[in-house]
Amino acid sequence: MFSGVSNITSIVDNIFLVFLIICVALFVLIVFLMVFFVIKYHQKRNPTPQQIEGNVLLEIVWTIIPAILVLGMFYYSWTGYRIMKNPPEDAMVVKVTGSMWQWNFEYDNVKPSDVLRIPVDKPIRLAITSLDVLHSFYVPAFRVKEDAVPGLETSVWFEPRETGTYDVLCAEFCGLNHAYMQSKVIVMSESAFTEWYQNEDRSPANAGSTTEGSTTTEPAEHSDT
Ligand SMILES: [Cu+2]
Repeated sequence: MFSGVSNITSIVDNIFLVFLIICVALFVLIVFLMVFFVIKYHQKRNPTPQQIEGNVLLEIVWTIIPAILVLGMFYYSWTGYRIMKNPPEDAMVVKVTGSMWQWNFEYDNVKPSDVLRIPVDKPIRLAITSLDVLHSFYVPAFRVKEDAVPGLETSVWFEPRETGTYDVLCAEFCGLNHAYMQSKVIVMSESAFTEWYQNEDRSPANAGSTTEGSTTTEPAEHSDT
C-alpha cells in the first residue's frame, strides 16, 4: 500500500486507509438498510404494525460481528503503535526542547541547531522536553507528534525515507505566538549530514540554513517576536 517520507507515514496512512474502507462500507450498508426499510415498511404496504419480540440469533450476530471488527481494528492499530513506541537501539538521539515560541535541537556532540537536520534512512529518536509550558512536537509529513512536557522527557522515533525539507509545528496551544512556533526538518544525504555534523562552526548561521534536497513544503512566514 502506501509508502511515505518516513516509516511512520506508511504505518499511519495504511491504518487510516483500512479504517476509511471499513467506515465507508458500514456507511453504505447502514444507509442502504435505512432506505430499504423505509420503503419496505411504508404505511401503504403495512397498514397494521406488527409487534416483534426479540430475535436471539440476530442479537448474537449484531453483537459478535461488531466485536470482532472492533477488536481487529484495535489489533491492527496496536501493531503500528508498538512499532512507534519501540525505537531501535541504534537510533541517533537528538534532544528537542520546546519553549515559548521556538524549537531547539541539540546533538550528541553538543551541536545546537534551530532546525532539525538528520540523515536519510537512519532511525532517529527525539528526546523531547519543554522549558516552560506544554508544547507538542509535530511533523505532519512524518505523521509524528509527541508532547513536550516541562520536567519530563518524552520520546518519539522515525526513519526518514526521502531527502527534503519538512515543516515542524507546535500542536499544543501554548500562548500568543503558538501559531508561529515553527521549524524545519531537513533530511540530508548521509555524506552531507556528516559534513555538517562534523563542522566545528557552532554559530547559529551555520546551524540554521542551507538548502539540501527538494523542498516539499513551502517555508512559512516566520515571526521572531
Ligand atoms: Cu508550543
